[in-house]
Amino acid sequence: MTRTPIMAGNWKMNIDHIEATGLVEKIHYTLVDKDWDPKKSECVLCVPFTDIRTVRTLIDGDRIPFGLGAQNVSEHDNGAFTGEISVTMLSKLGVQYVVVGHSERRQFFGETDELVNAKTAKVLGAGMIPIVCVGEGLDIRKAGDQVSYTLAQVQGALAGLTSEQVAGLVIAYEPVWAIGTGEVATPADAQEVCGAIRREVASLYDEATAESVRIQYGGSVKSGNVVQIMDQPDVDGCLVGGASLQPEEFAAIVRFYQ
Ligand code: G2H
Repeated sequence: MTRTPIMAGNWKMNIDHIEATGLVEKIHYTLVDKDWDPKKSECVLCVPFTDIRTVRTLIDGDRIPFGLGAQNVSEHDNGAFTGEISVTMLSKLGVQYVVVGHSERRQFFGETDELVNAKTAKVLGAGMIPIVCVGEGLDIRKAGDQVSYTLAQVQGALAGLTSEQVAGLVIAYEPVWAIGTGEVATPADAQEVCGAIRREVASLYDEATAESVRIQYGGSVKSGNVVQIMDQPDVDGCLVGGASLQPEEFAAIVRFYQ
């Protein structure tokens, strides 16, 4: 089974809808310059809610073949949830991917494994693809418990999902201590946990599901380390924060293959 690499930019709370046009165009021009083949690596932009319409308009049609993602969604369908955005609102805007359970949401907004599970199920139910984020903090890594901790998050996030649903989703392993810090897990660190995630999916479901699910690494990914990270057998892509705001850097990450 060949899994198409998926390189996703997570703009976080950066780039307003006016700035978005310039950034998308610059990433695209640079990729065209580098002879990028979208069949060899998918490029997805996970943008703030307020940028979705603008980016959708830019990438409609064949000229800019990027995927479009949101960074969060409500677990509720609709109703009195002031400030929230539903899966229907996103899917009607042509959103294809939704980041769920990013460590910043877990850390600053109290998102639990149960909530991440509810959001994941909602996203799938609306026909979109969740990018489910998991990963350990520094204290857990220092204690050597990164695998068991991360697998517990995976079990929590996937609870109640079918093998067909899991086969189509993306899991992003992001060690929290490597996010936005310049600290990068070594390729071996990334492989250790990404490989354990795939084996866990095989044991929860079956080999075919495990072979199909795409697993990303995230945490201070740059053009200088992407090749070694992508060389790992169980790493199928990257979730990129800071570097996704720099068009040349992000384009080099997307066009990582030799
Ligand atoms: C992790 C990552 C993107 P950065 O959050 O999701 O951010 O690449 O800045 O470490």
